[in-house]
Amino acid sequence: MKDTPIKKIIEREKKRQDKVINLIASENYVSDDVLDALGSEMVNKYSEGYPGRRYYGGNEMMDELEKLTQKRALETFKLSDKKWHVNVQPLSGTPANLAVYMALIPPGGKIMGMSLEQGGHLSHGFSASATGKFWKQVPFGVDTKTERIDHDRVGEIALKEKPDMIVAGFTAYPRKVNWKRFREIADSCGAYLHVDMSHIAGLVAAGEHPSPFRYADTVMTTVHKTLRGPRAAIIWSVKDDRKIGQAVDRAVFPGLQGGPHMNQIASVAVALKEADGADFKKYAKKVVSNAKALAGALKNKKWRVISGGTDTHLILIDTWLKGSGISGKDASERLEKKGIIVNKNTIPGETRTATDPSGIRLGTAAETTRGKNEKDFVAIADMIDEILKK
Ligand code: DSN
Repeated sequence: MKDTPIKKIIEREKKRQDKVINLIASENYVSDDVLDALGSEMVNKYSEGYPGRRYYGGNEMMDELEKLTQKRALETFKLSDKKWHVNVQPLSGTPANLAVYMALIPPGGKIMGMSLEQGGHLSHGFSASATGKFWKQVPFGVDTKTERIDHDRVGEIALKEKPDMIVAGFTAYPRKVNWKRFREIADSCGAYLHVDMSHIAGLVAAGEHPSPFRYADTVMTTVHKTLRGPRAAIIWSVKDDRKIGQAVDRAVFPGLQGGPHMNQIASVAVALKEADGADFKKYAKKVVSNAKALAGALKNKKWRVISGGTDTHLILIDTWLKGSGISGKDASERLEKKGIIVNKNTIPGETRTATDPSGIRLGTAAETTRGKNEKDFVAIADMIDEILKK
């Protein structure tokens, strides 16, 4: 690279990534092939439209690429093209969720999603997000004692509020999700069921988390978390008389986006193929057993693990402990000084603020990619305990 200032920043970032212990639950390290595709000549092409229906000439290879990526998005999740329509153009998770809402919910309609503070996402109808400005959020949370989803309570709220859509999706919920119950709740109030499986998509692909496809009307995932691909998103829509897939396609383009990023789509295709093999299955299994080892070791050190543990790649720790510990912000800053990267996070029943909350969120996907095992994560728990002890 001839641009020295940029080259230096990239080199410094590479060094940072090499030397830290990365416990950010939404990050991962992609393969050289995923990077090659992202940095390829595909970046040069405008491809507004969909395969066979483009607004620019010269799209022969782009059509082939997009169709192959769609095929892989079905194969990796064991889906039939008779049952599922797929769109691989969304730039990332928030625009993808926005596209689903635009396709299916009338302006001013209701989105029922987990509140941000309890483990939902901005794009599940939070007031500061466009999704909370154009639609009204009906929030749900977790049970205060078990810190797990209380489906009976979710069902009561749904019956009372009659949302247009239920969003089952989470950014800080460590437990397996019962998709069937969400389907029953959606049916009880005539709502669409949209699943945002961004965090757990790699686990779903590998069979380490139940698949939502049997129950959802639409499923969205980002590609860059446990799925270990580039920053991008995919939307699947069930094929039936409601023609959801066509509405989603129109919402993505021309509704919300112009030309798709074809280099990003090439890179998604590579990641999907990588996630469809025996090695990835082993990887995903290890991600979960490493998370269990980390959660168990932190519990042994008397840290309060939200919901008592994890079934996934993700762990939430209450560092504040009603004032007897330290805030999530202090905890993440102390850890970063010692080379352990986490994010501060609200916890269920949060009493502090989003910018200085009561906990931290940890994840094992990135360090498992770098070959760490359960013993390493027990050692990481020891380090965390040592650094955070008052
Ligand atoms: N910000 C992402 C996360 O860290 O979970 C979700 O978009």
